[in-house]
Amino acid sequence: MSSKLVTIDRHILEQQRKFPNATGAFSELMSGIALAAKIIARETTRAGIAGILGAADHLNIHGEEQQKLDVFADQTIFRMCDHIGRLCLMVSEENDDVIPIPDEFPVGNYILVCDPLDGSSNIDVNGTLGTIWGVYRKMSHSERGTLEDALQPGLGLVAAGYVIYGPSTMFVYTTGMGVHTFTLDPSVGEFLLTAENLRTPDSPKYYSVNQGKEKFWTPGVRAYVQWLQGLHVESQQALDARYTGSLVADFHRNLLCGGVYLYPGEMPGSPRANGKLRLLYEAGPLAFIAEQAGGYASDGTGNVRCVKPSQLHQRTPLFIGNRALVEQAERFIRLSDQQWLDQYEPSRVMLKVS
Ligand code: AFP
Repeated sequence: MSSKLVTIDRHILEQQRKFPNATGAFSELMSGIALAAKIIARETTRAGIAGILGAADHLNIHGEEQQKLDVFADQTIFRMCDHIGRLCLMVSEENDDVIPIPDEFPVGNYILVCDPLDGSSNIDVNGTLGTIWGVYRKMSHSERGTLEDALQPGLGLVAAGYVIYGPSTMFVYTTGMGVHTFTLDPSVGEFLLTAENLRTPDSPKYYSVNQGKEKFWTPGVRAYVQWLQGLHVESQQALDARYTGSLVADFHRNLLCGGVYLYPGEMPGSPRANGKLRLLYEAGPLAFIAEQAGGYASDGTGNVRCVKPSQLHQRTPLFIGNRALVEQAERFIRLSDQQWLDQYEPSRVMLKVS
């Protein structure tokens, strides 16, 4: 716990002072995201009484029923970040294409990618929700950015974070200099620093997976989960299971307590043979945070931050958490899942990093 009261703005400013060439871009961007998070938190706590629980009238681009809070969160993030002059493009789970900055506002050199409301199946049951975001630097010379600028591998992230709307609202971020967590004090309306340079514990406690999907798992994933449960001949430990249906909630718990979250690629021919989660705005940002906290994230074959998206809404298998646990998943898959690897590997572009 920090003994002084440190807001997100102050924390970023103090970090930027260590770099004389820092432009201040992140403080403005993060202020925009933090303000959006406060507004979304307010709406999630009064959603039942405000009448915005439940489904909006239309499906989102993935054919899923779009919840009213999803729409609200999407629009709030856009409105809080469109005018600050630091972004040239945004990408959101809720929008088919890249979202341009309106002509009336100045543009900058960054691209914001986000899942505005992760875990939306939890809305109707008052369960934990989250927002995941990441920031890339524009690579092209186009003033307003291009689709290619958005299609960057997670290695290109310059900042990433998430907000968790639970019993309290927390804001977690990294700019590549450690992972820092803030908790919203509703009495003053500010996120205050609660942990600096967070490290995930070396000895893990939990694994998180949708066990109901076991019939679709590959032999390697099945053996791996048995290993996590202490049932495999080579198991040295048995972890407890925790799964909420909200990636942010499960990732956050495992980050604090040690553990692994997985949403694997399922058997070839299954609709989720390449996993369920989105590479650009779910897996990439959380992978950056996991690494900064001493962990690791993989698509089952290698570092998920090396996978270059060829589409905005591309899905990926994901294994994320303690490094030793994630590397063990890669071993099981390499050993037992040749059939799955034969169909998966040619379908994605993996950068080679020396
Ligand atoms: P929704 O936001 O559509 O509810 O999806 C949530 C999510 O992307 C991730 O947050 C969960 O961990 C995962 O999907 C849950 O998927 P299953 O319901 O298939 O377990």
